Amino acid sequence: MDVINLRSDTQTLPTPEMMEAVAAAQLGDDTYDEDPTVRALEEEAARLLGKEAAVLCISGNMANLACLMAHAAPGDEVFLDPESHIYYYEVGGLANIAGLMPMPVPCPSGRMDPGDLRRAVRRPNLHYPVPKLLCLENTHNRAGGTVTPLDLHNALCDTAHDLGLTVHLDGARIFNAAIAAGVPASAFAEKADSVMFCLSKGLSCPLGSIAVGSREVIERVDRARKRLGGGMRQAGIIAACGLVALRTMVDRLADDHANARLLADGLTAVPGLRVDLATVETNMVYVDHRDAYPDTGAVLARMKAVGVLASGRPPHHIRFVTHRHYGPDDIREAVERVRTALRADG
Ligand code: TLP
Repeated sequence: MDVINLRSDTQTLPTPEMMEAVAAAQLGDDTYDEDPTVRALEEEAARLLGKEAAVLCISGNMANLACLMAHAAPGDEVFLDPESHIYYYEVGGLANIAGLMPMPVPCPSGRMDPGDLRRAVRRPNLHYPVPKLLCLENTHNRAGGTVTPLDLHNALCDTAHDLGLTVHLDGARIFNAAIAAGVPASAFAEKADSVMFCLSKGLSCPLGSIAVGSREVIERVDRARKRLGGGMRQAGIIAACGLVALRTMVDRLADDHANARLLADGLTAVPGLRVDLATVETNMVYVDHRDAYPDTGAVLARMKAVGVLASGRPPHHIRFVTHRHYGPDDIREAVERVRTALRADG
């Protein structure tokens, strides 16, 4: 039985074209700014996002952290959703490495309210840290891959700037957001001071994430990356995959979105499972199992036994992420397997 692995779009493997590009890549020492493939990728990424400059990082986590360090100094205050990846999943790096003071601003459905942001930013006072930075996330992972629409995104950036904050966008899946919103990714980047996006998710690269911004911001990100130990040498082997990804893998993300819809429709019809279909906007499906199955781990184990892998979001949810390795037939098969796995008692 072939396993259907929907734990994350990070599970995607590089395409044959990427592997050929790696073999053919011209390489140099990137710390000397002498890797032509890295330079080509950074230039192409900056152009695509409508920014002056870009820097390639090992991971999304590192790129986010380097951006935070570029924008804010230890002790400064950063406004962000407590469900955001930067707050929830990045090992507290914003506090224990960047030294920043997080001010959580809850975001229903992953979308911040500009009024809530305005209320969260306090007037200057001796007692308070200096408010410096707003972090946004689009698509929003823990909200279910939801998209913050462009007009709301722009309103948030305008509000932040009006309040004297800079804006960092965790756009790990910015191209998913752009496709779902029907706008170019550069539209989301325009008002943000820095944007991070991942090559290693639906775009199928084995690793790599990119930070874009003005030349001045990216110089600071570059220095922070180096401080974090993220300076690289012949990183063209990563960049070669990234160039293929940007040229060939972006438009097909729409297929992943269609497959997520198919999966959501199928799973919500399985007795005991519920999907809030309104949240299925891109390539993620969050399934609520609490009606019939109290324990997330037990549901995952039953699914694993029939060859379907997903991620637990305890106490009540399981996350599925669609990606390039599975088409509509696999998705239908996954739904049938889940139905079988959960058919026995709850
Ligand atoms: N997300 C991973 C896990 O860490 C949860 C996943 O499987 O979705 N920002 C966002 C919004 C992300 O979803 C991720 C990865 C990152 C940043 C970090 O990227 P990497 O894994 O490259 O450090």
